[in-house]
Amino acid sequence: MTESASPDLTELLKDSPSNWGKWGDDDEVGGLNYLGPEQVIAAAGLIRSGKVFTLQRLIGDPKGDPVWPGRTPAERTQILDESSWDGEDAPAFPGGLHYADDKINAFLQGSTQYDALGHVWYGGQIWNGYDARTTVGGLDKASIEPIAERGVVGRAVLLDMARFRGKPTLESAETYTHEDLVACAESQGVELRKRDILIIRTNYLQLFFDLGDKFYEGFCEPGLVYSPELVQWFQDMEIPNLVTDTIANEVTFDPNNGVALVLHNALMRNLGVTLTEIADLEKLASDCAEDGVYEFFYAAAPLKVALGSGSPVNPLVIK
Ligand code: UVW
Repeated sequence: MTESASPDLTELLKDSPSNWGKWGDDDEVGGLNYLGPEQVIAAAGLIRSGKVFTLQRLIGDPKGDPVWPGRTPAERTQILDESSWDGEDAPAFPGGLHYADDKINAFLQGSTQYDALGHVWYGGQIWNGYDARTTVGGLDKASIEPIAERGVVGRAVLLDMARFRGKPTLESAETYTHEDLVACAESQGVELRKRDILIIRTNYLQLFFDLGDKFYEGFCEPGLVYSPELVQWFQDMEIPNLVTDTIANEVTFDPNNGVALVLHNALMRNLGVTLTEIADLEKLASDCAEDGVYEFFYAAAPLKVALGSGSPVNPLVIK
């Protein structure tokens, strides 16, 4: 569908719920306000076996880094190594110190990441009603910095949509709804509670490694699909954070109207739901399938990047 044939987000979401002002006119972390000491202490009570899982994908994977079309994978450059001391103008330190240094040139959304609430918008306003001009040259409002300052800790539930649908991976453009999430939780024997961090597995990015360049042909990721009922469900459930293993957490183009990333706007811009993308859920999902435990302690601390619209992160799950 062409851009002009699709409804404008302002029209599509005109009656959609909003949490602007709910946590004050100066709020920059939205739904993360749902995660207070009570939620942290309750989540800590879920640590039983001591198993630890890290959810970040490797940055600089020799097999490639899956990124949103138009972004490029991180480039790591070696600045110093043992060969730096081969020449005569090598750095000299008392005592004969040698060391390795390197740097990366990376999109802040180019690997497992937290999106800042001001990362996407429509109609000239970002989260909490801040003027979209506050994004010019860097996010003055709703950047990743306040999220990183706060940290994210709570009870998380894995919803393994790929296993639930009996597939190794969900397919391109395949959708699921909040009702599917509830059915998936039921089939896994786990209760979905208010203020849960939702972690959804599709294993779709396996196709990036299986298909090579063909992965980007007709790019349309699988994921949640917009409906007013779905947005209301997120609002009623007070979901603070949605984590998935796809590049953008939702079906890329809504099959009902062709609009791109509707839920980034309905959930993140309007409700303040924080989005976490490109998580690696494979080891965690195998373990959950084995021990039948789909609820656990979750903690994540994105990097404190001034004015940043996102940040790489290595979330931790402890069972
Ligand atoms: C876009 O917003 C375009 O992508 P993402 O949320 O994956 O960073």
